[in-house]
Amino acid sequence: MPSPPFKKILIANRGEIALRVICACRELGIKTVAVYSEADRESLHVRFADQAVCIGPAKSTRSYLDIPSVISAAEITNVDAIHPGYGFLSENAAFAEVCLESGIRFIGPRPDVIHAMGVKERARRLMKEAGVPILPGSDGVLKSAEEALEVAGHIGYPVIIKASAGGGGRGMRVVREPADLPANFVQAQQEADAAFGCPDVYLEKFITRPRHIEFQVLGDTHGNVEVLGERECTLQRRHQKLIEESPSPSVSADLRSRTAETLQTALRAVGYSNAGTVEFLMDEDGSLYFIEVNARIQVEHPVTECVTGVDLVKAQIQVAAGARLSDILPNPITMRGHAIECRINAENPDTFAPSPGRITGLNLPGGIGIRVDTWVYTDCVVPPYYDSLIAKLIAYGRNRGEAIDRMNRALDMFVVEGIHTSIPLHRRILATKEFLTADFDTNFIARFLAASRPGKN
Ligand code: MV4
Repeated sequence: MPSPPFKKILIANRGEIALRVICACRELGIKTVAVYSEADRESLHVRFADQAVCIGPAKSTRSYLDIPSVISAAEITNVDAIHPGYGFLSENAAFAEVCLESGIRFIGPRPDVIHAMGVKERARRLMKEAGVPILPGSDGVLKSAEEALEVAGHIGYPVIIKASAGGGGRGMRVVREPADLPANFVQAQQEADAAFGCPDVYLEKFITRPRHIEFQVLGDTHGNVEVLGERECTLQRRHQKLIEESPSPSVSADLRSRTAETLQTALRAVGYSNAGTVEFLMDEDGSLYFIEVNARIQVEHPVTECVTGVDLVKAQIQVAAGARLSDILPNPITMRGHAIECRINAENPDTFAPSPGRITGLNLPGGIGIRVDTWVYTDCVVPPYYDSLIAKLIAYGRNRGEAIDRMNRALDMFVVEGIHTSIPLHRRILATKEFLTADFDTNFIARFLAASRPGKN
C-alpha cells in the first residue's frame, strides 16, 4: 500500500457515519479515534476505532457539538485530521477554523467556503454569478416588506420567504397573495432571528410540485472539481428524506452533462474543495433551479458510490491530504446501473413517533446487490437523544427495476425486533404505482399517508 494520507484521524460523529469513516480509514491504513457520549459507550464505532475518548454526557450540545471537548480529544490523541461526518459540527465554519488553528486538518471545504455556503442568500448570488440557473426572486436580502411586495409583484405569486441562515426546510414561509405578504415577512424575520440569530430573509418564486434533485461534487485543493452525477431525493416527509436513488429517473443524460459542466465551473470559481452537494428543485417543465449547497458528505452518498464505483469518504480523506482528483478518480467518471436507498429509522411507521430501546432480535439482509450501512447489532440499545436513523439499506442493480426487486426482497428479510422501524412504511411506498413509475413530487408522501391512514382504505 502507498503511504497513508494521514497517520491518524478523529471522527467527530456517531452512528453509521462514524463506522463508515472507520471503514475508509482502515482501507487507507489510517488509525482512528472515536469520540463518544456517555449514551454511546457500547457503540460499534467505539469498538472498531483504534482509540476512543468519552467527550461528555448524552446531550449532544455537551458532547458531539462541544467544540472544546472534541478539540481536546484530538489534541490528547495527537491526530492529523478530523472527519466531521454529517450533522453535528460538519458545516460549522468556526469549528473548521479552530481545527486549522490547532494544526489539525479539517476534512471538508475551507472555513470561508463553508461559511459562504451557509449564508443561503449569498450562495444563491454566487451560483447565479457563476451561471447556475436560480429561481426568480430577490437580489439578496430583503430590506423591507415594501421591497418584498415589489419583488413578489414582479415575479408573481405564490412566493416563498426563506431565512438566509436556514436551509434544509427550516425557516420557510409560503405566501399565496399580496395581502398575506407583509405579516409573513415580519414573522419570517422574527423567526429567523430567534432560530438562527440572524433576521435576514430572501424571497423566491414558489414551485408548487417540485422534485428534489441534488448533484454530488468533489473538489481537490488544487482548483479541480468533478461532478459525480445526481440523486433523486424527492421522497421526503417533513424535510426528512425517506428514499433516495441514483441516477434520477427524471434527469436525462443531456441535462446531467449540461448541469455538471455548469457546476464544475461554478464550484471552481468559489474555490470549493472536498465533498459537497448542490441541491436543485425541478419544476413541472423538467428545468432545474439551484436552491442550496450542503458543504458535507450526505447521508445518501452510498447510492452515488454504487453507480460510480467511487468511495466518496476515501476520496474526502485523500483530497484533504492534498491528493489531486486526477490521481484518485476514474477518468472519465461514469454512472452504471441504478441504486436506491431506504432510510431505516427507529420510529413507529404509522405515527412517526421515535421508538428508542433495545433491539432484541436482528437480521440484516445481504446477498447480491445489497449494501447495509448500520451501527446496530443484536441486544444494542438505540438511545433517545439523537436522530432515529439505525440503518441505510441500499439496493443496486443493472437498472431501476432490478434495484427495486432487490430492495423488496431485502426489506422482507430485514428483521428488527424490540423496537418499531420504518421498514413496513418502505414496503408500502415501494408497492405504489407512483414509485414504480417514478411519478412523484415532494408532496407525494404526505398525500400517500393521508390516503392510507388507518380507518381509511
Ligand atoms: C422551495 C420549495 C418550493 N419553491 N423553494 C425545502 C427544503 C429546502 N432545502 C428547500 N425546500 C423547498 N424550497 C421554492 N422556491 C419547496 C421546498 C420544499 C421541499 C423541497 C425539497 C424536498 C422536499 C420539500 C418539501 C417541502 C418544501
